[in-house]
Amino acid sequence: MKRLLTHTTMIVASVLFLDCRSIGLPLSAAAQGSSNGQPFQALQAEIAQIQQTLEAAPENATVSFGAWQTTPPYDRFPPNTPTDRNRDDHVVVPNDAIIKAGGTVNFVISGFHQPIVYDVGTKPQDIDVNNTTQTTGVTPSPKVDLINDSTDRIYRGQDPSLQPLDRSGTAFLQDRVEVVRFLHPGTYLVICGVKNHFQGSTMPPNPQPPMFGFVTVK
Ligand SMILES: [Cu+2]
Repeated sequence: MKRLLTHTTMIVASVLFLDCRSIGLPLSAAAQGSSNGQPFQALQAEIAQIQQTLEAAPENATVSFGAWQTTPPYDRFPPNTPTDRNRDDHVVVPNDAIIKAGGTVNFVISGFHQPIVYDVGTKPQDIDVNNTTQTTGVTPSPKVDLINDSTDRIYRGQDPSLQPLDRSGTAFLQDRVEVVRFLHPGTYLVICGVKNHFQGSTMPPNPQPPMFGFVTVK
């Protein structure tokens, strides 16, 4: 019964806290304590606990790793090319994802990209862009340079050239998810392993900014 009353108090306190603009709590009533006899300080503590829970970092976050364009309209339906490299934005959204320690980030990958995560403290300028390897799939041809700097690297995503081919047997699929877990607090650097993407490009027809972001673990 006591537990039920406590829960009821918390629910009431939540309502008061969340809707304090419209309800308001008279000071005289507050000084007298809550309706079930709890001291007001205890009620305040419960409200603070609820506030802390509401403000806590989520257990996981979804990060868009590359995104298909919509301006001008892009129709991927056959017979159009479903993975036109010139119709993909090299974005990492949100650019700084926030999760709690032990949580995960769902990298939703759209386009020819490879998420690579570096340990806390690594900056974009620390990455050795001259240390590369090449894609291992039959396509693209010629092969593409992928960043191969293993210093402080804690996760390297799949070779994007090894994604399955579509039913035509020509275009390889570029939409996938990789879920990465973070156990320790700090801010982690996430880059695209495709060298040209990480460095960015001003070349038409699809100029793109350098492709990297961060994951902050609370
Ligand atoms: Cu990329």
